[in-house]
Amino acid sequence: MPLTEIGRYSLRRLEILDENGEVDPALEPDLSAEDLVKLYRAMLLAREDDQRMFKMQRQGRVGTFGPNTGQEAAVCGPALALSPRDWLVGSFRELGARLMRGEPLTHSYLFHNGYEEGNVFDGMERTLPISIIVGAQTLHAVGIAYAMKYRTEKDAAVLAFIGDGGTSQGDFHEALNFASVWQVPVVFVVQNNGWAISLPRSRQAHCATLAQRAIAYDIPGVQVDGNDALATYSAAREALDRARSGGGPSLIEAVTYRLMMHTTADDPRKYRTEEEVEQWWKRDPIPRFRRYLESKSIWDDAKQAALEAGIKEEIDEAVKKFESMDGFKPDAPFDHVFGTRHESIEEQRAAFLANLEGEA
Ligand SMILES: Cc1ncc(C[n+]2csc(CCOP(=O)(O)OP(=O)(O)O)c2C)c(N)n1
Ligand SMILES: [Mg+2]
Repeated sequence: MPLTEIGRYSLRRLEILDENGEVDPALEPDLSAEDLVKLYRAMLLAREDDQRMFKMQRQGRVGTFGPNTGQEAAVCGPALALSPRDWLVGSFRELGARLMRGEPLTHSYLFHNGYEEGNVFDGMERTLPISIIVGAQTLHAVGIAYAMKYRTEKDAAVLAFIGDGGTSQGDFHEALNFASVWQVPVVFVVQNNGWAISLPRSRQAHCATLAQRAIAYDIPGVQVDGNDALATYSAAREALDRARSGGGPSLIEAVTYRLMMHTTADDPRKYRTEEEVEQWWKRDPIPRFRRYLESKSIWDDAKQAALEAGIKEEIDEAVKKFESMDGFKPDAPFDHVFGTRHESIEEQRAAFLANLEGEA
């Protein structure tokens, strides 16, 4: 029997804005000056908030958290492509996207101090809380997308984030498979930041790209320069438009880098070189985007100074507000395990409260 070719597959990588801020005019998205500034502001706010939280963590004013420094373009670009009716299903390194969805700055301080109240804000109906369980959120995303299809909800989609390490979890593969079989409106963005704590991407998966996982599940897949906010926006915009119009799921691999530690409890000098980190600082998504805005004459030093001052003031105020908050409900997490009260959860709540009483 002769061997016959039954398939041939290819994969593309998208880059629009290079490391020097030079844009490819053929691929440049048609974004208004207002949207471009919104995107830049969101990235800068996420960066500055990260830096403030880092200092607060070192001062004992915030608990452990995972910084998003370096990955702002990978999350803020796709978040700009969301409409209020879309869902955002994140992991734990998408601060910029959460802020773009209207989450107050105070909420990450609350969450990272262990207060459940940090998961709840007005207008969050379509934003899921942080998922610390690596990969689990991809199944939630498919479940939501399935419900949307089942209820014939039109013109909305789910945007789900996961890390490179998360793609080794069974959950991710089950999510891709169900999304593909059911053809539901979900877009997965893999933030490939090169590391899963101390495990390099090369030991995570043997395949050359993570985008090629899409081929096996027969869904559109693309790799993008994850430090290029125009590329991450464009790829997400295209995939979300497709999903909203009944075209099914997509996978985007955003190649980026975690410039700081995994969490504030980690010391990356133990497992990666200074040279590697330096190379990636040169690809920092924020100065690159600023150069682009300047080249379009919509940005200058005066605007930069005003923006930086405004962001500092916003963060100062949020920190002050957070540090004056009280009246938290320690058993609030038990309220949200199921939609209705459950006997076993109530038993656990009572034991938790009794334990707390004993400690007081
Ligand atoms: C199911 C599960 N296993 C292990 C952990 C511990 N853990 C937290 S983050 C992480 C690595 C995640 O790497 P990646 O998906 O690349 O995301 P990144 O931290 O780089 O953003 C691990 C193993 C966890 N939170 N959940
Ligand atoms: Mg990673």
